Amino acid sequence: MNEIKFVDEQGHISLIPIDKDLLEDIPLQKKLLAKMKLGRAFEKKANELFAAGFIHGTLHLGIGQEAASIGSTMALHSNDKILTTHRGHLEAIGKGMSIESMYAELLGRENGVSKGYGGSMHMIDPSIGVMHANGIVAANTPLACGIALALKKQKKNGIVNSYIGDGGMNEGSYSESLNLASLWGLPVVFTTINNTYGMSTPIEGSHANPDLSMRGMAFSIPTIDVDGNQVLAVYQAMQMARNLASNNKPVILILNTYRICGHSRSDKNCYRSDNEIKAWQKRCPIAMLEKTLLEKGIIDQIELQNLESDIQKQIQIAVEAAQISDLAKDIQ
Ligand SMILES: Cc1ncc(C[n+]2csc(CCOP(=O)(O)OP(=O)(O)O)c2C)c(N)n1
Ligand SMILES: [Mg+2]
Repeated sequence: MNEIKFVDEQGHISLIPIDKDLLEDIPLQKKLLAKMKLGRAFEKKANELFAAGFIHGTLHLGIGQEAASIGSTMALHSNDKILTTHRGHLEAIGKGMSIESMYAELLGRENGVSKGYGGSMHMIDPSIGVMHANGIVAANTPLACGIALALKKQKKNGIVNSYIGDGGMNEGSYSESLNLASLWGLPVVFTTINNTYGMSTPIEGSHANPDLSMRGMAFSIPTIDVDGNQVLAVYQAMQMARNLASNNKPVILILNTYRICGHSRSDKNCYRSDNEIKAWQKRCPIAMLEKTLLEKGIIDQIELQNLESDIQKQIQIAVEAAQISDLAKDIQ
């Protein structure tokens, strides 16, 4: 789907095309490509470190979801706030977190973003607006309302963007948060990264109505629904959502994508077929953007190779810096 679906509070649907200005914005598209590639490389290296036993706790990767996470965070303004989930590395990177301090966090180092005590699920840096990251599914949404209420009361600029997964939308606190946000007119975007599974449960097995774009109506909240593998569509969808939220109109943003990797460290993929995974691999958001840029002659293979080696260098420097940092005090 190359259009953005907008569902208003009464359920009226309109389809909005991607802006010509965005399609012609070459620097933006290159920036999005570079950030998505950085995110992919960050997570692949994290997975290697985890497999080699260097990372405590667990690790939830977003491989396949880069367009949703990076496109949505990069459309935000610097004074906007985000709250992420157990699968939050990519959003943190998109909002500008340093990968050095993220690796330090994964490796339990004193200079990690949560001083080495939080690990993968606690990539937090309020100085860049990453206010919170939470392993408790849906616990973000009431906190997002609290932060949004504070912004509104203090008449501060900026909005709050709260991430959740499709599975998390069925937690009671999500519905309670939608109700309060609508009632109080809070500057908040409720972004769902819909990867169609909550652990091994497909969306049809957990949602009475799997059309997630219909949920907001019950709370008089509009919904923007978009192909979460098309990074420009995601970017524009977040710009639209942000505009509404900054006028104190809460909004739901549904980014439809797929988790190509397993749920976390132990996932044998028994609940989905190889064909399903392969079909989504063909829709890899990074490969799709690369193909478009190559076809349009915006980039060439040499530029791509240079970008790749620059990213690998950044990863190597960041990991090495984290590895020689001091361990958090009582981690041995
Ligand atoms: C309140 C709560 N219930 C259950 C869990 C265990 N759990 C961790 S991730 C997860 C699935 C969440 O699915 P979704 O919201 O779709 O996010 P995704 O993992 O697909 O990114 C569950 C049930 C939890 N962490 N918190
Ligand atoms: Mg999910």
